[in-house]
Amino acid sequence: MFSVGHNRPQVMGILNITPDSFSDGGQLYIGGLPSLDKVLFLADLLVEQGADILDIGGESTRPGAITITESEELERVVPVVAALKQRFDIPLSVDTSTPEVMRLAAAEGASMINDVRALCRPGALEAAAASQLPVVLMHLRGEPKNMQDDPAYKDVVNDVVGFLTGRVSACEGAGIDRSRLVIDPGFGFGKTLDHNLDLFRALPELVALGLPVLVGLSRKRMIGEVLGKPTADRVCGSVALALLAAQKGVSMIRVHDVGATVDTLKVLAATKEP
Ligand code: 8Y7
Repeated sequence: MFSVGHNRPQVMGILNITPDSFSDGGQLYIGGLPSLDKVLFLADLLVEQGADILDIGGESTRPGAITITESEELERVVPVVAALKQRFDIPLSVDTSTPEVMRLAAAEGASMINDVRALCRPGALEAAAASQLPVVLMHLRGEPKNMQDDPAYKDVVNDVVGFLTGRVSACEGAGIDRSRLVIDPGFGFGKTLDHNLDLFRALPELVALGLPVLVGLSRKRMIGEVLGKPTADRVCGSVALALLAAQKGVSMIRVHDVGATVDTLKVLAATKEP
């Protein structure tokens, strides 16, 4: 696993191959298609800035995003994984819930599966098991298109912990060893600001489950709600949350602003006891 044995959390740089993503959608597109040149340019930037792993996603999961077909997702993601694998040494994570994408991305050399649906789609457990790759299991309430319709929990922390431990058991039942699993509370996925803040404060509880924890907070609406600022002006808020999450023991942080986050985590690491 990438996360264990380092003195700072690993930084996962976001590479969205989507025309409509939440904070950076469409930036890699020309005339409705992703431009490989632009993808490689951004990947190079993220690598230069110190990313430990890149997360490549072809499906936008923002609220209200249109669902895409398997073939559209394959077309977007697989050639990019292949091209990046050829040019860079950095591990590649594939952000997908689609079994066929998991299979083909693994065949192209992907190093991790990041599933916001925690392998709940039919065939996903089997595809992930067969890939032999580490898997991120994220909590999501409902489906992206309806997840922000009045989210309600009895106790958000208990519900998320219960869901994730259930998915860990499902993975173990499918032959995916615990040593391959990473858990993620899914900030912003079917959660109000209060739910997100409750989960953030409870990160040590998640860490105490004994599996590496990944968090994705970068430029999210919860920061916008606190600051009253649009996505482009949420970098400081994102970096602050990354720093706090690192202090709470998370192992990996998924971000757009790789350079700022890496610098922040490096100075945090420098302040630790030798
Ligand atoms: C997360 C994520 C997104 C997250 C994990 C965005 C794909 C929305 N967020 N994956 N993906 N955790 N594991 O704003 O929080 O980046 S997409």
